Amino acid sequence: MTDIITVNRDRLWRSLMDLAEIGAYDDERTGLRGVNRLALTDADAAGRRLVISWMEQAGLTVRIDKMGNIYGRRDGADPEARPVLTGSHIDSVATAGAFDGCLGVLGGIEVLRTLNERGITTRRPIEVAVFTEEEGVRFGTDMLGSAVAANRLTLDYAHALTDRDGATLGAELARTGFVGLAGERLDPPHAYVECHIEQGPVLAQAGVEIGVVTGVQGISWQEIIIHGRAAHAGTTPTELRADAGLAAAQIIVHLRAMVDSGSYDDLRATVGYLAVHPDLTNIVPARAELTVDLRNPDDTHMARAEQDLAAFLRTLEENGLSISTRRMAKTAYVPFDDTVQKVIARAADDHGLAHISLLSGAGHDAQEIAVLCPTAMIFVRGEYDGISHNPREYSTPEACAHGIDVLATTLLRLADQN
Ligand code: HGY
Ligand code: MN
Ligand code: MN
Repeated sequence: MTDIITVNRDRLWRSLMDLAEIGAYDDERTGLRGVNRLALTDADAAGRRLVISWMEQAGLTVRIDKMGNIYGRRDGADPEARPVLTGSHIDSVATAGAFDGCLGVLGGIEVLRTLNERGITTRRPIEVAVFTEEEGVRFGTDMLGSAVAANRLTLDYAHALTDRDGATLGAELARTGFVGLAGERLDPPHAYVECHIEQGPVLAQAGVEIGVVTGVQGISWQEIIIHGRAAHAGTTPTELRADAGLAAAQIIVHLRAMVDSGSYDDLRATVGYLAVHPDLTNIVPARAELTVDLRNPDDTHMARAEQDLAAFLRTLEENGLSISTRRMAKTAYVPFDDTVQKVIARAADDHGLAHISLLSGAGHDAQEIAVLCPTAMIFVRGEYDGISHNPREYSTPEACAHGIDVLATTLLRLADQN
């Protein structure tokens, strides 16, 4: 029996496009159909129900845990054997495309449909996971569902997280009907392989379709609140101001200076959220709220960058400003398993697909599951410089199918390991 199998490209593509219709919106900036399926919104719940129906149609046994993580299981010949796990997430950012996370979930289901059609029985069970709130953009901590599954974060911590309207994750799980009965701690699988779009330009620049992912860089998220003093924009002399808006701008400029200095290796810094209050033309901002997202492949450089920022905040706390910070998320650099990477690389070779190894710039559920079992990822090339978290996100039907072909062979080989 060959394990170099190819999946049904059109069925995979159709499932990606069908899921993308849930939470779809017309993005006036790009003129494209974007996807807005924030975790545990009605759109996410509808997407979850659709994916569960596809899992059930594929004959999978579906379970949901107390964190809302969904697992679809295809039994193997040895029911006692630890399963091979694949999957990703289907929650999205507010301006998403059709592929981020979804390719890994729908690709995993497509692999199992194909095994059914070929009458292939694996030694080990294979499971497809849908992890809750991977993006972290609604409740403020990323890779949340997989971090709870891997016991890095507690269920109570996760359930108590709130969105900007004060709704807790626990209440939203209950409201959408996704508080499952299964325990939230995942029993260690035999191995975990996640297929994901690259979300960057590296594969396209190398002229290859497949990436064998060596690990994930470190991530640091924090919220900064700057307290100044509201004052009349016309009558208040500059020297009497405690301008929270100015301080926010100084922080953004300082972060770029840190990056440009080259002192922190390959540091990336983003202020993605910024709000001033009372947010009116003729009032000096009394308060500014912003988030800082730092990424670095080196944990030592990351720690030094965080210290640099903290020191800069202290210098701003003169002339009447006060500044508070809150840690939102923090994950160290995570290396992936060499042997699983080799299985992926060989599968790509056997499918005649060129590949390169690369580090992931984005965070993924795989970095959490890596603490439980040998883990690695397959990247699929993106178009338009690999843009992502944007409706322009795009991978071709061929590239998606090739990535899932490599996933299929990789899963088959892992599922027949002793
Ligand atoms: O933020 C990230 O890197 C991922 O998209 N959650
Ligand atoms: Mn993702
Ligand atoms: Mn993402």
